[in-house]
Amino acid sequence: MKSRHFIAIAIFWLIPFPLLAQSFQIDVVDAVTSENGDTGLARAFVDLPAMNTIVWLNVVSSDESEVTASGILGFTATSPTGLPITIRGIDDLEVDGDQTVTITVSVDPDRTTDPSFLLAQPVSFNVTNLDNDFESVPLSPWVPLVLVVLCALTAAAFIAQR
Ligand SMILES: [Ca+2]
Ligand SMILES: [Ca+2]
Ligand SMILES: [Ca+2]
Repeated sequence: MKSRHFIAIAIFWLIPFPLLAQSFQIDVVDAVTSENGDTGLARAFVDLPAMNTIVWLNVVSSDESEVTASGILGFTATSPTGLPITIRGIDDLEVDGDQTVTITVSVDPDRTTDPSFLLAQPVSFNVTNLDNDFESVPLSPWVPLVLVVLCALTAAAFIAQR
């Protein structure tokens, strides 16, 4: 065997598997939601899966009482790229301020049928859910008294005019 052929075969077998690994990217379009119903948006771009396989991405929120995200996305070789991940802010009754939640997207290893995606690293990003609850300001005890005095003065002025 010529040494050139031997080197070519050796390089072929020495290519580490991670170099062959497929992965995905997340493009965060809108990372702000609100308790008033304003939604956020991210898009998932997946490398081309092998024919007749499906790559499943799980989308998980670190706090579903604040923010939820569309749970699972499936990609085939013919899927459009940039599938949307819809992110929703949850309305609560607490004066809890704006809350930041982490959304994590990862390959579902149990359902994905293209093994070249199994080493893809999870991607996380933060979403802020704007609060819409406010502390009620307690009325000063003087306000009713001032109103009574004003009413009395108005009545006295009205009577004096007649
Ligand atoms: Ca609320
Ligand atoms: Ca909240
Ligand atoms: Ca709130």
